[in-house]
Amino acid sequence: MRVMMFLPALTEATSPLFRPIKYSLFPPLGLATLAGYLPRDWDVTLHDEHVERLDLDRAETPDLVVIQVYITSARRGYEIADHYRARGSHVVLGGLHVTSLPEEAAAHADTIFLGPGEDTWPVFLADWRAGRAAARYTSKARTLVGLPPIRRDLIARHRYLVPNSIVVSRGCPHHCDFCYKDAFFEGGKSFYTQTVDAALAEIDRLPGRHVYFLDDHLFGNRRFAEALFDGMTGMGRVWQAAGTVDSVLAPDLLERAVGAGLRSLFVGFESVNDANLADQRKRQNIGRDYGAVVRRLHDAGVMVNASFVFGMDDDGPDVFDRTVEWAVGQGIETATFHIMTPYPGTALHRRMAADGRILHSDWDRYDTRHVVYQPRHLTAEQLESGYWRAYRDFYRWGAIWRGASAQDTVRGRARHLAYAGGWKKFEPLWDLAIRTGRVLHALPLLETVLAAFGERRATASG
Ligand code: B12
Ligand code: SF4
Repeated sequence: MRVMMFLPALTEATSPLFRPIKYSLFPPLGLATLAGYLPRDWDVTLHDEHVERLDLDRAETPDLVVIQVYITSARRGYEIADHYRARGSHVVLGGLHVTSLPEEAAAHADTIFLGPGEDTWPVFLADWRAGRAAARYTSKARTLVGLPPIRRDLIARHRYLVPNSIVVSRGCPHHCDFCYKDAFFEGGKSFYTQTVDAALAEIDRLPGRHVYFLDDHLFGNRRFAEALFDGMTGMGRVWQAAGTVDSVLAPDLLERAVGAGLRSLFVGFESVNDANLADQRKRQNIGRDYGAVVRRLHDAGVMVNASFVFGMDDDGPDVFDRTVEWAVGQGIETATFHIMTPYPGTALHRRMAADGRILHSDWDRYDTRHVVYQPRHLTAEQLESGYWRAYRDFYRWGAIWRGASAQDTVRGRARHLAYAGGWKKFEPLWDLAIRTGRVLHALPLLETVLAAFGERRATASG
């Protein structure tokens, strides 16, 4: 059997002129997970358009075409689907956007999947082989027990800076209004983990030292997280992950994570305006001392990647400067800014649509860089220009230098400069590395910076 699996890209990621490094960070883990269920003797290829050019004109008619569809890649995903359907392949679509808008996706597919695939995918495979594939499969039973090993052999490792990405849970225990999560996991559990042993075994299979957990909230189940971190202690890994502000403040959990090799954490601060947090049901952030979160992470030797969303209803024109000023003043190493984006299926989208505030449904622009709704205390122009200004201001050399001076040693400052500057100031070098297929060569440098950041703290405190 010939199977082709595709992760289509949004237009920006395929530009012949310039490729941002963020599209060459992580391989298509979802598809590699699904590939694990396919018989080993099938001819399976995995294509990630973020890192390779697709040649659809090649005369090939696979038996089965599998496409993962995110909102921003929906248009391209449907194009690829239509192409292979016209050739006679059986085309299946799944992922977040398909789950949000099944009718839209169904027009381009023989079969669609709603929700995560671990329960429905094996059922489909059996049906399809028996010649009775259904048009739609909806996930209900949520478990990661018995997951087959991920087909990492199908991933072109050298094309990614972070080939060792991993997820050991699905979903999140929280329910923020703007998040994809409740829509995607509707009809079943929306937060569940692997067994600790299976997670440790998967980590063990990863070559090298560096690991990046893509879990929405690695600390979401305390008992699981503690056992995982204890199991990882002594493995010699350095790793990055995402966690919430309340989990950082929880006593003892962060310490265990650091002992197991945590060196950088993506934290959803979202907004410096408390009223926004209540509005978005971001309860785990309300009333928390954000400064204490950053200090606690830095004291533990963990770099901070702070995530902020602009354009919530309490944001006025001053929000950009206030946010950047706060982040730089705290010595935060890297920041990710987003324009609030109401994804179809979310509570936020329902609310905006009911109020007539959705401006259009051009999914290409639902990329958190464009304004797709009517903001309350800002114009759309102010919001977009403020967003770009925030990036410029945060990553100015002057700001990077100020952030570095919040570190307490010369080496610490140098590392802050290297890490923060490395992401945004050397984009042309990243572009070159991507084009020449050498992006993985930068991984040892990343490992060194991450490892050294933690060692400095260990020395300082011990
Ligand atoms: C890693 C990541 C990225 C990476 C790479 C993506 C990749 N290689 O897959 C990068 C950095 C490139 C990226 C970029 C962006 N991302 Co992103 N990203 C993620 C993240 C953190 C993890 C994805 C992942 O690997 N999950 C783990 C795997 C195992 O799960 P999965 O991929 O969902 O696959 C499972 C199911 O979805 C299902 N499934 C999926 N496809 C199919 C197909 C079939 C046939 C079947 C049966 C099942 C199935 O089964 C799989 C196994 O369970 C998610 C958050 C999240 N939790 O999903 C955000 C997320 C997907 N990203 C998001 C966004 C908005 C973006 C950006 C637009 C953001 C930006 N401003 O830059 C860009 C553009 C994305 C694009 N190319 O179109 C949103 C998507 C919203 C939406 N409704 O589509 C998410 C959900 C973040 C969020 N909370 O809002 N992202
Ligand atoms: S904490 Fe993060 S992943 Fe969890 S529901 Fe909120 S935004 Fe989504």
